[in-house]
Amino acid sequence: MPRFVKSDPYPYPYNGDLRPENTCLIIIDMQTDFCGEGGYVDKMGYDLSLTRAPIEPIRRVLNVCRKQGFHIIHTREGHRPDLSDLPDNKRWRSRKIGAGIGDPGPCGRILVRGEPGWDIIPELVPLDGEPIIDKPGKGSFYGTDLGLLLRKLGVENIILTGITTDVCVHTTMRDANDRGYECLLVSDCCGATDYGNHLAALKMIRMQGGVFGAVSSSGNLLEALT
Ligand code: C5J
Repeated sequence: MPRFVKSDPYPYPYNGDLRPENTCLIIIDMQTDFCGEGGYVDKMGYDLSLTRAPIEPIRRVLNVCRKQGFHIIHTREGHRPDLSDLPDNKRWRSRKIGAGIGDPGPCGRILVRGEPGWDIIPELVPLDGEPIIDKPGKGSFYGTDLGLLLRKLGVENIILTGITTDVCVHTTMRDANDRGYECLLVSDCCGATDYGNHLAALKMIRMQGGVFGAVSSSGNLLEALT
């Protein structure tokens, strides 16, 4: 029986083949550095309520996906403690805005692997067996084994959630789309440091018949799954 999620600009997935075996929920960068007090985004002075808004919707989707046996993968952005994988320009730009990557902050060294601020927030902590992808950049494929994992798992559909909509979620969606994955972004399960950018990121996906895939809400997704 085909199964579709009500979404824009077309019902997802295009072929109605939505099953736990061929579908992966990816939760991107729900780390203290991006949505917690004293983390990277907070230090840059952005409104944390925007990046915290998706926490509860993600929790609801995650619970159902776990119960139904969907593949689940978490990601974290961060750098090696010796900063050997941190491009000089990325560090320079972050320092310019007062949140130098690798510099000490209230949650430890900013965006450095192993530091308190870098870890996934307690509300969304991964279960044993759920892979965590540690990535040095915005996209989840670059410099990681995500592609290998997805291929071995037999994944065809990717459901994207996390932060930030316009940066790491979008980069991952674009890259996944180019690799042939059928992608759905769940709008209320994502957030950006600027609400206008969040909306613009959603709009970009819906262009050209769904240039990177489709956009839906957690309500529509859960309705289709349950
Ligand atoms: C950023 C991310 N915005 N997770 N990272 O630097 O979107």
